[in-house]
Amino acid sequence: MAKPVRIAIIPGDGVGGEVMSEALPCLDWARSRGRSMETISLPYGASHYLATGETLPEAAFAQLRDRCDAVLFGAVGDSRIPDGRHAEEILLRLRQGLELTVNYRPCRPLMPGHGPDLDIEVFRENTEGPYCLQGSTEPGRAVDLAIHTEPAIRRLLQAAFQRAATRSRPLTLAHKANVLKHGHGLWVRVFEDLRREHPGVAARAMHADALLCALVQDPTAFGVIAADNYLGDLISDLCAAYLGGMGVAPSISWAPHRPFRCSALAEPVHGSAPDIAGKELANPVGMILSTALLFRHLGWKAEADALEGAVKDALSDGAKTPDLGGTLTTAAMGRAIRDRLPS
Ligand code: GGG
Repeated sequence: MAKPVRIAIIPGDGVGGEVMSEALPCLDWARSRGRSMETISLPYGASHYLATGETLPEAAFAQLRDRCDAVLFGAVGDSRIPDGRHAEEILLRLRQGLELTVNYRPCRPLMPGHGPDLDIEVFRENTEGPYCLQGSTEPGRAVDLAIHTEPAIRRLLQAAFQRAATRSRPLTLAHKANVLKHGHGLWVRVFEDLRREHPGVAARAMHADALLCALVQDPTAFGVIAADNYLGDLISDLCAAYLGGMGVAPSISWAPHRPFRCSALAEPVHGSAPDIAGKELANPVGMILSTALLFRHLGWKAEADALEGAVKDALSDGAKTPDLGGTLTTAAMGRAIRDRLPS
């Protein structure tokens, strides 16, 4: 019998727990169809940090890295910890410590007639750039360092080129090498290298400001977009706005070079949304679609297709949370989706 896939579950803060509660029954449903899986629930987040002083302890991280195959993550961020220390030490630690270079954020309409007919896949580098948390603050002067390394850039761009080639989609690199001459200069050089190796891909590098302008004017002109950590974060949030906002946007990150057993982390694009936390107002679609991305990553294609289909069917039938103009609670939306899953 195949070894069960082991998935670490970290709901995190704010709406993270509420949307995770709607994803967990989707794991049970995959199990009921014969998918062999173990889950391990981990308590890390703001409340655990305030109660114990622990963010993500080294031993727990090492266990997760070496004994789990993937992480299903909710969201982090809590106003009781204004410097966001726990969020950095949990989420950025997972992304960087597991070397999850590729963050994949697909943006496609979830129901007919819902926004422009776009088909964009953002490949965001997930471990470097200005999100390396190095810098300094003195009176009247602050420095944020941005680190870009060729191995990470190459891994991210290789994944983007492969995807563009497989789907015959155009590929655009977003950069600002005209001002960020060192870091983004390296991005453009690696991109040009890979462009020569992939003559069949319609690939171009664009200044990010011009790209954003073109993306607003005609999002259907884009296919795969590759970017560093910072630009990828901004561009994918703009794309999410075309589909109904952050509540419906999924993501998965992976380590193409598989340095550890745990090589993927699926999480909604949204954060902990403290303004609506505890009110059952959060949209679980981003979380559930991230679960579908995890199924696809594990090779469970039938389950991934069925879960994505159930989300589309529920939305097309009018099941919506308040962010999309509906009245359903988080739990009712989760149920509406699960009711449309095949047995
Ligand atoms: N699932 C993505 C996530 O949790 N991001 C962290 C974040 O943006 N935190 C800030 C916040 O939620 O306000």
